Amino acid sequence: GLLDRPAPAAPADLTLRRGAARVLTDNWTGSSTVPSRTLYPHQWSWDSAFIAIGRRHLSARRAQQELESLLATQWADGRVPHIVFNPAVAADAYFPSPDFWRSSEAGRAAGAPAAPETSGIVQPPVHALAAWLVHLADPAESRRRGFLARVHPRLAAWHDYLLTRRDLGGRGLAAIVHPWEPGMDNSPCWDRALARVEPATPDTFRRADLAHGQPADRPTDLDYGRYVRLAADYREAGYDDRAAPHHFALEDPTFNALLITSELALAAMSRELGLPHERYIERADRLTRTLVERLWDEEAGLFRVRDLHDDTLVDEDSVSGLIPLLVPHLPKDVVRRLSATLLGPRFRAPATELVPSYDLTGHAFDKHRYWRGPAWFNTAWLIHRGLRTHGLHQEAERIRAGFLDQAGRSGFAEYIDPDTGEGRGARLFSWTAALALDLLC
Ligand code: 9YW
Repeated sequence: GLLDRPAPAAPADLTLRRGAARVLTDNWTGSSTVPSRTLYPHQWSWDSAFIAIGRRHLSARRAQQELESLLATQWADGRVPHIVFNPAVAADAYFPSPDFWRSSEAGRAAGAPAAPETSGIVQPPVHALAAWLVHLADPAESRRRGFLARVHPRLAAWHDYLLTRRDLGGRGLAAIVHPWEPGMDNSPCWDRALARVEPATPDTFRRADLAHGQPADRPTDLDYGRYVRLAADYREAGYDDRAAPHHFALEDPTFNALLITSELALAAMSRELGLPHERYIERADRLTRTLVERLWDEEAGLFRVRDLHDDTLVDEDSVSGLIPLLVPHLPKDVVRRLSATLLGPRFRAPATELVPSYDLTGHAFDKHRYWRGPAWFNTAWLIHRGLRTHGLHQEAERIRAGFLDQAGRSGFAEYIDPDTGEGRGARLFSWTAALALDLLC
């Protein structure tokens, strides 16, 4: 009868859906999607993964292209660069530009492609998870195009790079070597390690982000000076992880949790392709145990970043320490503690129901400055998925409702003030729109 039919989408959902689809259409370049037309006019690695996850509901074909265009620029050593530069965009539209990274020349020994130009660092490995979800959205189209068969070897090489060259601590986790790598650039988690880095002087570089963003919402010049120094040092070493000084090397909970989730996705893809898959399951199990051993902080009630300089946990609480909820085989008491931390005063922002990027009560909390307090939509999506993974459906639903509400109100902002929902940074931001679509479907 009538009551058995699925409830029709509410008009507000339809408006949001149309708005989100419009953002993705407008930000599509022909083979990939820019995160923002104004602030980020190239292709970013983990943005593309989140974008593909949303875009699969509109066009499985374009979602596949999004990932394939990124993976096509993989270096011979397996790394997937964090930015792929669009040669048609003016060189001064974004800093650091291709003439800073000089990948095709400085990265030759590490196997950078001759073209296009890319950055030399990486971002969190969300790609295998994204590829598997894209496949599931339209398995027939995926098989017809041989999508999984084409991306699988590249994703496997990507993970191998992270688990070998980037195992800088020698304990099995992947390390990040630049604050841009975890995707949370100016998080207070990096402050202590960054303080050891001699900043490049401001006259040696020109920021492009301040032309489009409010200085109070963005990292400071001092931060930028240090980012520039670290990247230049890596470049001078030919982006070779064995030769590079790596003065900044840390194990990040979110980066490694995404690697585990993506290893499980690789296992699922392998099974679908009739390839051996046990290797990935075993690696994911081993990584899960190491993640807990190395990064879980029982007293703090969340995961923390480990600084390889002195092999200690960094005494800062950030959203990165909550995202490992994504990992399916966590010990039960770890899951319990994590969900209690999420509901407690440090991370619950009842006015928006999104998760702040940094402890609301922490000494460095700044509700407007980028990764030092504002709430981001990609991290909310990951935590939503983590809550569902552990059967915490009511809490997941609360975040989902907050996400959709805030995405709509803010015009698909890059990030919001967790207390008021006021949009900050760019608007019409691609991953906010893409992940809203995913939560609506
Ligand atoms: C920058 C593109 C990227 C994201 C990062 C975010 C920011 C680049 O923008 O970094 O210029 O600061 O921190 O997570 O991938 O959206």
